[in-house]
Amino acid sequence: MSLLLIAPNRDLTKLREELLNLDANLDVELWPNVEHKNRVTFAVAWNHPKNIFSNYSNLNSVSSLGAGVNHLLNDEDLTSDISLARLITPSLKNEMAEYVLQAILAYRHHTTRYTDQKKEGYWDKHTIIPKEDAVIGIMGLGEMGLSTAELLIENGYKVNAWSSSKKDVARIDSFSENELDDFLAQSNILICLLPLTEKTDGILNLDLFKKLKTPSYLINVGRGQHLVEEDLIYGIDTGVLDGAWLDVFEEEPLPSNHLFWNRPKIMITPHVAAVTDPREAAQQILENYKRSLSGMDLINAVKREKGY
Ligand code: NDP
Ligand code: OXD
Repeated sequence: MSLLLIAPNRDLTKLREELLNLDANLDVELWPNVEHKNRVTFAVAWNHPKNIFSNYSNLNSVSSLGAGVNHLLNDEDLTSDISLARLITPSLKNEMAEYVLQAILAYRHHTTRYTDQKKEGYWDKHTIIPKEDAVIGIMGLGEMGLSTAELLIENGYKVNAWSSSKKDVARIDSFSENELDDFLAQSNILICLLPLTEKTDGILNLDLFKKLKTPSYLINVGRGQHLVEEDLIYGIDTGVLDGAWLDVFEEEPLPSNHLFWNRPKIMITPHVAAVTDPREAAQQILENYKRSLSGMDLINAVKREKGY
C-alpha cells in the first residue's frame, strides 16, 4: 500500500519529509515518478493533470492539498466510490483571516494609491474610508469565512454573512441563500469565500455589484471562476465599485497580457491568501490515510451531494 502526492509546479519534498518524520515506514510516491501505481490507495492532489487517475486501480481515497475541492469534484475518474477529503488547518484559517483584514485596511487607508504615488514622487492625501462605510459582507460562512468573520469582528467591523443555510453565530448577521439581495444591500465590502459550484460559478457579476451598498469594494479569495472578469472592469470604470482585491483568477498564473495588470484599482496577489503548511498537512493526511486503510470515514470529508 502506498500514498501518492501529486501537485505539478509545487515542491512536495517538504510534505514528503514531514510525512516520513511522522512514520518512517510510510511508502510515499511523488508524481510523476511513480514506481508501483497498483500499490497506491490514497492520493493527495492539487491542480493535477486530467485523466491522471485512470490507471490507479486500487485508489480508494483522495485528499485535496488545500481547502478547495473543485479540482477533485470535476475529475470524472474520481467516481463516487472514491472518498474525498480536504485539508483544514489552524494556520490556513488564520492566514486567510489576516489576509482579508490587511486587504480591507489597505483599501480603507489607500495603501496601493500611496504606493503608486511614491513611484511617481507625488504627494496627495486621501480621506480614510470610515468604518461605517466599511460594513463587511462575507459570502460563504464555512471554515475560512467564519475565522475571517471572527477576526474582523475583533477589529471592530460590522459583519454580515451569506451562506446556504442561516447560521446562529454571535455578532454576525446571517443571511440564507434566498436572502442574497438583503445581504448585499447591507454590505459595502464583499468578500467571496464560497466554494466553486454550479450555483456559484460567475456569481460575482455586474447585477450583483449593483445591489451592494455604496461605497462598494470586492475582495475575491474564493476561486477565479466566481468572477465575471469583464463585469469587474465595467463595474469599476462606471463607478459601481471603488475597486477590487483579487487573489484568485480564471487562469493562473494570470497571463502577462491580462487587462487586470494595468488597472490601478485592481490589486493582484498570486493565490497566496492562505497556503497549506506541510507540517500541519502531514498530520491530517496521515490520519486520513490510516482511516482509509481501516475503512473509516475521513476527517474533513467532502459531501459530494452538496458539491463542496
Ligand atoms: P466551506 O465548505 O467550509 O464553506 C463554504 C461556505 O459556502 C458554507 O458556509 C456554505 O454554506 C456556503 N455556500 C456554498 N454554496 C453556497 C450557495 N450556493 N449559496 C450560499 N452559500 C453557499 O469552505 P471553506 O471556508 O473551507 O473554503 C471556501 C473557499 O475558499 C474554498 O472553496 C476555496 O475556493 C477558497 N480558498 C482559497 C484560498 C486562497 O488561498 N485563496 C485558501 C483556502 C480556501 P453552508 O454553511 O450552509 O453549507
Ligand atoms: C485552497 C486554496 O483551496 O489554496 O486551499 O485555494
